[in-house]
Order: sequence, then C-alpha cells, then structure tokens
Amino acid sequence: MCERTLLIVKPDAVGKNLIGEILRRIEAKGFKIVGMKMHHLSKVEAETFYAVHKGRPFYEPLIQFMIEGPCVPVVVEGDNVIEGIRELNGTTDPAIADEGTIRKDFAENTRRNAVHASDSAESAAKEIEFFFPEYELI
Ligand code: 3AN
Repeated sequence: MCERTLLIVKPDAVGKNLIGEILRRIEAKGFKIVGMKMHHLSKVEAETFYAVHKGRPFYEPLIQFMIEGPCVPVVVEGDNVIEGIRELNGTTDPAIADEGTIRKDFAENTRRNAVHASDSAESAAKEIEFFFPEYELI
C-alpha cells in the first residue's frame, strides 16, 4: 500500500554532516522523497511535537536535544513506507539495533539517535502536517 511517513534527521546527525548519507539510504530502498526542509525547532514546537511523551523521565532532555541545532524533516512516500523507514532506522536504543541500520551506524545513545520516524498512519498524518503545509509537498 502506498503511504507517506515523516522522517526527521535529528540535530546530532545534522551536526555530523549525515544528511546526505541518510537521504541516500532512503532513496536506495526505492522510497521517494516528496517534501523536505531544514528547520531549527523552537522549544514550544519541540514540546508540541513530543507532547505524547510529556511527563516521562526522558522528556525534558529530549526537548533540549531537539532544539540544540537544526533538524531536517523529510516526507517519504512508498509501499509500506511507515514500517520500511522504521526498519531502516533501527530500534530506539542503538546498542541493540540491527546491523546496517541508521541508528546502529550513527546513533550515540537512546536520546541522540540520529533519526525519528512516524510509528503509525495516524501519527504520520499528524507529523507531516506539523511541518508541511499541503502546497510544500509534491
Ligand atoms: P522512536 O523514535 O524509536 O519511535 P519513541 O517515539 O519511543 O522512539 O521516543 C521518541 C524519542 O524519545 C526517541 N527517538 C529518543 O530520542 C527519545 N527517547 C525515547 N526513549 C528514551 C529513553 N529511554 N531514554 C532517552 N531518550 C529516549
């Protein structure tokens, strides 16, 4: 089923010049990039985006991390792309991520883990809308 998801190249990966490598891996899987920008999140934006995690012990450090520098939100389209991008990313904790995944190769730890990806069709729709008005998507 053709669907869309939101991937974010997080500030740690942007700082390490990994934007191109991460986008290369997405395209090499046959997925299409249909929207992209560079954006430095404000504190309020980061809190809104991660509102579902409010109250968890990792919430405040996560917000601080996400606002430390620019990120690159990307809308990706393809067959089963929501699951496909999460597979490409690997699990949240890089120590247990599969070989060859983005997090295994580039994440520092569970917080500074290089990429975000939507985890369902419902969150994909919300997260895409958060960063992109319809006219910015192909
Ligand atoms: P994922 O991005 O793998 O779907 P979520 O949605 O559970 O993970 O968590 C969102 C983000 O919160 C993660 N990408 C990571 O940066 C941070 N995070 C999640 N769990 C932890 C944790 N136990 N310790 C520190 N940071 C965490």
